[in-house]
Amino acid sequence: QEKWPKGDEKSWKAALRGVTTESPEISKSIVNHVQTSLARAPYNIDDFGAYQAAALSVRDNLIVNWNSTQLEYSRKSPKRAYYLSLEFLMGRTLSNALLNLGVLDNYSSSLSSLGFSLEDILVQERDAALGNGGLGRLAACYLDSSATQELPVWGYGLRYKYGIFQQLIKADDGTQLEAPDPWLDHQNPWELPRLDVTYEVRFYGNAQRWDEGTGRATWSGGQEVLAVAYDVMIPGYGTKNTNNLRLWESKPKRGFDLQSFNAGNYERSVESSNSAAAITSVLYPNDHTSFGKELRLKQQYFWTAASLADMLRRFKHLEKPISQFAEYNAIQLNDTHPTLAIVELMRILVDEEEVPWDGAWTIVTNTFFFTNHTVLPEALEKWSVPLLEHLLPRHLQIIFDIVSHPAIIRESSLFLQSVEKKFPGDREKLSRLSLIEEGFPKQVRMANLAVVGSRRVNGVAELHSDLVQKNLFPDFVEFYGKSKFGNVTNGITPRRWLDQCNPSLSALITETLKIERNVWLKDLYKLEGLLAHVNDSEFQARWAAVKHQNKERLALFVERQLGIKIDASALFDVQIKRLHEYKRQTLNILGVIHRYLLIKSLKPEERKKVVKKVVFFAGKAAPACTLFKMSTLLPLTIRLIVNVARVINADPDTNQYLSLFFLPDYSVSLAEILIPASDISQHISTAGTEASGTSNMKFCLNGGLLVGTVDGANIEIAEEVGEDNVFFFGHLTPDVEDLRYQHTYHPIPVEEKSPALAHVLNTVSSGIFGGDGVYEPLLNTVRQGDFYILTDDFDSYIRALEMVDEAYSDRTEWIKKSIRTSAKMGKFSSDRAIQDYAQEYWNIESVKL
Ligand code: F58
Repeated sequence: QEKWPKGDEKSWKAALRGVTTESPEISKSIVNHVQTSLARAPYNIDDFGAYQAAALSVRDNLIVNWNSTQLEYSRKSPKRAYYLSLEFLMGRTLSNALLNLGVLDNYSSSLSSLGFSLEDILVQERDAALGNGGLGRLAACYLDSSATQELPVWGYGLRYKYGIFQQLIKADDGTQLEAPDPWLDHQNPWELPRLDVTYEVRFYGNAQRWDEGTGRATWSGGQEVLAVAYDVMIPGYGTKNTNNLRLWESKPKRGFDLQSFNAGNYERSVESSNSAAAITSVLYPNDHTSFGKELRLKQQYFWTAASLADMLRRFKHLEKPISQFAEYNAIQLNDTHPTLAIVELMRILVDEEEVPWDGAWTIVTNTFFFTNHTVLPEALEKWSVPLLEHLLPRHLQIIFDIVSHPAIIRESSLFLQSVEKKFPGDREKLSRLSLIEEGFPKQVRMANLAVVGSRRVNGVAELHSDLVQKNLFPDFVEFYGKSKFGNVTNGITPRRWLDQCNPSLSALITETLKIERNVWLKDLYKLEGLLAHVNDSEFQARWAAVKHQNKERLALFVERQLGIKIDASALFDVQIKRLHEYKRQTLNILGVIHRYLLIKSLKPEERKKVVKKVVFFAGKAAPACTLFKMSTLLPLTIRLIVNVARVINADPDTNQYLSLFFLPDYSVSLAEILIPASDISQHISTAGTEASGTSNMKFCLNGGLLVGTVDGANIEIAEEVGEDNVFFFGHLTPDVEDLRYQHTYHPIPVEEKSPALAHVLNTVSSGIFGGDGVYEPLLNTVRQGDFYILTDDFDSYIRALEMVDEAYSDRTEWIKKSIRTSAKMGKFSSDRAIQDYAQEYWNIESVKL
């Protein structure tokens, strides 16, 4: 229980008078905020109040920098880039802002003079969790890197009232429950409401063409919703440059619908205002599935329309001809979610700016860039034509015009006709290239639209970008040529994912490299300097001590959460990511059971030789009711993990050698504790399915080693750190299709393919982990069909884990591997990735203040 008030009255009074010895200005500003913004008496405040006051004080600094940055952008009018993302998974802000502003120590001492510890204050903040996983966290890392490199980049997203759901694990049976995440309930000091920056966004109504010749139309009627801007300040590291993330909130245009009200229908008059507010009420918790809900389409249009209107307004201040729009603006589409922006810009240019169709199309196709984040077919967005026609009638017309309107588009840019010209008679190719998929109903393929409407298209790791070209869009590659397609391997910000989450390692690196922290944190290739110290035994010992300290921090956290003690000298093995069939958490848990059965079968004397191991899982599963049938298996995987943990952790024969934890409610903040503490982490997707992965980079940066498949960015990590420092296993991408074919037409029983796996499956079926047969559907996906090839990879997976044990037994060699891995992570800084985008895609330059 927290005791408060903390500190003593004397020091608070001194702070108020500005006469404290350390950082008097900071102390004074904190105390001032307690008295004014929080309207509380000084010396009468708990940790949360102290967090609020400290945050408001930091915010004051950010606002000053934000203002100068935006002023400078307006003065210099550089080309800008806009990152359109439905998700920004920001996590906490206070510690990040303190580090980026370089005032962490000052705030720490100020707070301590007022009786508070910074550590206790930082954990008061709720995560801003406006994202599902990798795609949303990537957006957050890119904002950090853009600001750090002084690039004029803004993010645009939605201000969801509820972020990703809070995950609870039911105590009796281990099932996942979802609770809402009302993250704004305690106010958000990091945003600036811009109640004056608003746009009207239309839905439904009628689209009336003027005449067939111009392609212009008028769109009227329907529902109008107000978009209100909230600005989130994004400080760069070691620079005053502070960029902006603009999030839109939906609001009814009027408090209620006056017409219905006057007609005596009060209920209806409020209904329409509720439906307006609903647009930004909740983040869709679907991960890698697209399921065509009207509200999701509304979110997408609302956000792209408001963002484009805002960009256009800014562009108009430059007083340049509209034909130069693409010379001043680059727009990055984070997956297909913002693809309607392509259509919306066409609408604005053609209908409102009166630009002729061809000219408008030239502007559009020079403005947009499109990043694909997955090759899984179920994730490729499609919207039904009737739904689009109902919600966005004008946009559907434009989509059809882009496809084929002969009177409007001259032959040269007539998409389907030129396809016909290039590949005469190839009906199938034509239908694959088409933006419209035939069927009942017809569907618009958003990925095809994004490719057609963008200047360049990229994937997020070498292998993935290759698959994007070969499997996803081969006909487009043939049509446009290879140069339209590229690769930008993902990156992570070393500020949050090393300096902030692992301060001891950061300090050791700075001391060892003998260069300032702010130098290597901005040029991560400098980490290679650590290689010169690999054989220095004192350095090795300190490196190992840092890891151990982080493991103890995690152990303490788990003990507080779950009440179980953990041995920090054991090998910590971590898999944390969204639950998904393709990520194969099931393979991991089956592997854990295999290890358990093996240890159990040993004589007590032999057991002592086993490498002690603690396995951690964390991750949310998309709520079952919103998904296709198959995916109800994901909560079942969690259930299996939780119940296996229960048995294993309670088994006195084995629990000193193997224990297992499922940590509920995975979040950015939880990752910040787990990642620095891992010896091994698992990135074990079926080859060819994980576009990149980004947590793999975070683990390696913190000196953890990988067990992984030859997939996504694992491959490039191994290229950098050397294959002898990565534990690879499993079949390669080209094998996967053949194996699936085999599973369907020439299945081999599991007993034959992998007796070890068969034994594990039978043990689960036998009921020793309880469940009364509930796991059968999950086990059957492995026994039959086995789409994600667990049966083919199991033995090789187990061998890889044995190699880990062996390697871990030689602790000195292990530490060397850990150092070498960290040292070679330069490529995976998001600074490098953002430079790639800035130079090869957006063509923007940094702006010095
Ligand atoms: C992820 N995608 C990829 N999508 O799976 C991962 O390999 C990659 O590293 C990361 O993007 C960044 O490029 C991903 O997170 C989603 O969460 C979408 C949310 C909305 C629905 C569709 C999936």
